[in-house]
Amino acid sequence: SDQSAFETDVWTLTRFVIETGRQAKGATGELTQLINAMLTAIKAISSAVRKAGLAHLQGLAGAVNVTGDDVKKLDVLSNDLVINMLQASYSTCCMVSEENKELIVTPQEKRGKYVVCFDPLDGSSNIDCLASIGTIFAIYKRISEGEPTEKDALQQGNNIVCAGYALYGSATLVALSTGAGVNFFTLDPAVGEFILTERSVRIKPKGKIYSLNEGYAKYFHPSINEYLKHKKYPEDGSSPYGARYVGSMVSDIHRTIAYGGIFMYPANEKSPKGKLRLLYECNPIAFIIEQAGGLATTGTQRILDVQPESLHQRVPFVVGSPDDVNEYLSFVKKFS
Ligand code: AMP
Ligand code: P6P
Repeated sequence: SDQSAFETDVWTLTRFVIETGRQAKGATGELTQLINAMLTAIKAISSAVRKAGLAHLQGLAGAVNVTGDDVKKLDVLSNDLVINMLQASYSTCCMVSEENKELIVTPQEKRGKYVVCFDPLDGSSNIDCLASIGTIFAIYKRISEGEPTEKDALQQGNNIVCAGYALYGSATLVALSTGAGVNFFTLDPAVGEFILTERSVRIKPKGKIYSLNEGYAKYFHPSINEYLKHKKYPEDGSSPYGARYVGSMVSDIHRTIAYGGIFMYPANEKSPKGKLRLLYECNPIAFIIEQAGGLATTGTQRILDVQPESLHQRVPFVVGSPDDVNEYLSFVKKFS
């Protein structure tokens, strides 16, 4: 049997969130309930993602499993898990999901004061090749009275109360912030709990990696290609940057926070607003990146300052180490 020392006073994410909740003046516990409900959904998604290959969860929806039940596609299953766990926490009034065109209004008898914008399984186009995928979420307080409306979800990222992501990679990790820095928690599958593995995470002021899909170079604004040229052929004799691109945002973002550098999904002629969605990809990640000491911009505006106009709107997205993002912005100025 495994005789390694067994921690008896470990900091689990559940315990950490209860602790920070206790320190919040006048808190009723509703946000703590909501965060822990999201964590339950993430643990279930992690289990499903790890079994996907065996349980035929990949591929098209509509497949049938051994007991004849309709097998749900992983992203449909993940979406259902998040919606059901959050509504059952009596802390949400409405939600926005990448998988649902319309606002998801919580049944009256289960309503609470929070709004959650989430992407249940980001990067799901990478499932069949087993590349890492993730879950992204941002939590706001509602601003309307009575029946929840889209206005509750169309808030600036500045109003985020809590945001996080889960990365289903070689380990399952959660990055979480409630506005007092970023902490990393790693899932211990033997216990089924997330354990605090890195406290008060800080991104490097400058990295050595750039990350974007250069397949669109033909369609980029000149400022992008001029910036990339500077990274590849530095005029000051410094070493060129390395290139890394998984094509699964949570993977690329987590590496950028862990190693430093810049991640870009800029606008291009074919997608004039870029591809990534403001409410449940860009805002939560921008919040986390800023909490870790990084910058997050559209190229002309801080991401968290953007006033959303529609639930699934896209924005150009450039984030990472502050010196790298500022250097990119100097090229935007020079070539605009
Ligand atoms: P609540 O009454 O639980 O909805 O909390 C009210 C406010 O207190 C929240 O909107 C947060 O700003 C803060 N708060 C409550 N719980 C936590 C927590 N677990 N971690 C950090 N801040 C919290
Ligand atoms: P492209 C995955 O489909 C996703 O939404 C993000 O996770 C990822 O960063 C981006 O799209 C990749 O897009 O155009 O480079 O394939």
